[in-house]
Amino acid sequence: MFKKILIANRGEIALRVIVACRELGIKTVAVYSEADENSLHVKYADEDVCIGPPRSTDSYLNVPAIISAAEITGADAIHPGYGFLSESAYLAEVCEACHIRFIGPDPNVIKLMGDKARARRAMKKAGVPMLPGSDGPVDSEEKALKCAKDVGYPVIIKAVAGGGGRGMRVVRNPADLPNLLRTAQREAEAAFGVGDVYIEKYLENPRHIEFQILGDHHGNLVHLGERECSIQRRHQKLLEESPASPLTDKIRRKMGSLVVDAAKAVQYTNAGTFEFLMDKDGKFYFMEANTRLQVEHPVTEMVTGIDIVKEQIRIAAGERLGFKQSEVTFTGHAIECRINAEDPETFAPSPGVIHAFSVPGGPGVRIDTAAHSECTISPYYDSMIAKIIVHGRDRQEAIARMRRTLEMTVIEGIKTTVPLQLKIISDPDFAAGKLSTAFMERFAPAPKDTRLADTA
Ligand code: MV4
Repeated sequence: MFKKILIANRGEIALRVIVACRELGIKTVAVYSEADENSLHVKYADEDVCIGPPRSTDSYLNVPAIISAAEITGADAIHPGYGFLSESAYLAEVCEACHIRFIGPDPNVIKLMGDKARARRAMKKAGVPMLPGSDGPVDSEEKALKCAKDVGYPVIIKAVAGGGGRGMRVVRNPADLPNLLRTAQREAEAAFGVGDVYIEKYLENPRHIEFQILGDHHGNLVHLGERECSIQRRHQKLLEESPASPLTDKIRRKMGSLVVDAAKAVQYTNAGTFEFLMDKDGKFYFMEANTRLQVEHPVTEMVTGIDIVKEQIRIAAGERLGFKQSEVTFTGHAIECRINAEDPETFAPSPGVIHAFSVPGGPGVRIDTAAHSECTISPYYDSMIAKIIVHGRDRQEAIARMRRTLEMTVIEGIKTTVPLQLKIISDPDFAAGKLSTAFMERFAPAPKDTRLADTA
């Protein structure tokens, strides 16, 4: 087992990894930017190294600085958390070259899944259901028009290097295609440095359902069920839950074993998420795979009792998964609300100093946060300041728990999304499980979504 792990991240997820390391008896190294000197992840780590100025590109994205910090402190592994370098095949390769273990999948698997057109091909070959679309990138107007005609309108143009909605365009008729193709390519080039795009049939108001997997280096691979993440705004998830209310045990087993087989086919190891769109008839279509620990992993931990971060560390150290698929059980219902330092109306960031911070616990409540009273929420990073996760015997109990927890939460000094989360959790359609990716349009009508607005 590792003796010392460096955590190449900040905030609540850095703390989450420290928690797992402590329980495993592993020493920790925090890295931090000049803006994070007084952060909790620095306080709770056994050692800490400043890796640069506040801007992410100068610190949390600075591979040489992070590798140097690992070498100076003698860390034998790096956990990248989520965001930042978590899906960087480059970091994974440099780690390998420096004999530092990267806690995540093999760089080749990161590269495969990072190229959405290649991932689509590989998953199709492995028998995963897929929306019709182009076989690989489309590099000309003629090919794009031909493909869209074959698939049938509406279609969606997506960046090969994409994810998160950037470089996406919905095309409803052929006359609009040439312009939208060019704008999508330009946007992809600007955002990712790769202008390649591919085409897929566009599904109206789908649900977003994703499967969590864990695979070791001995050929054992299991799924931990699904999460529903349909409550989003501008491709930012707001609330996630497990199980997804429309899924029966039978569908979970079928989709789960499909995902396990597909992941085995690409020799997937460590933790991963396979994202699907689900249509009104309950049909699933592969969207993309994420090769990192995800923000919403706690809802899966709550219903399975499996500590995903500890499993990631054990797997990276070469240990075998300690359980079989038949030993993975799903109990009750879990919901996560992301609390962001944002104006709940406009979603504009609201950095500043928190003057009161109190979130009640109680049965079935988990708070993952690095925030506290008198801490400063920096404008340099993501605005998520806490995750409230609840577990109940059923969805109804989980909703009641989340509602009372949100009602009793006190955060002063900055604006937060607590009032918005209260509206969602109190909504009759939410209670009835009537979810789709269009759910938030009723709450906070997005005046201008630069990625999808001109396509609506
Ligand atoms: C889609 C889609 C409909 N049809 N693909 C948005 C983020 C990116 N990862 C993929 N996205 C979508 N892809 C097809 N073929 C609708 C979306 C989408 C969406 C997906 C999940 C959650 C929220 C969303 C909001 C708008 C669009």
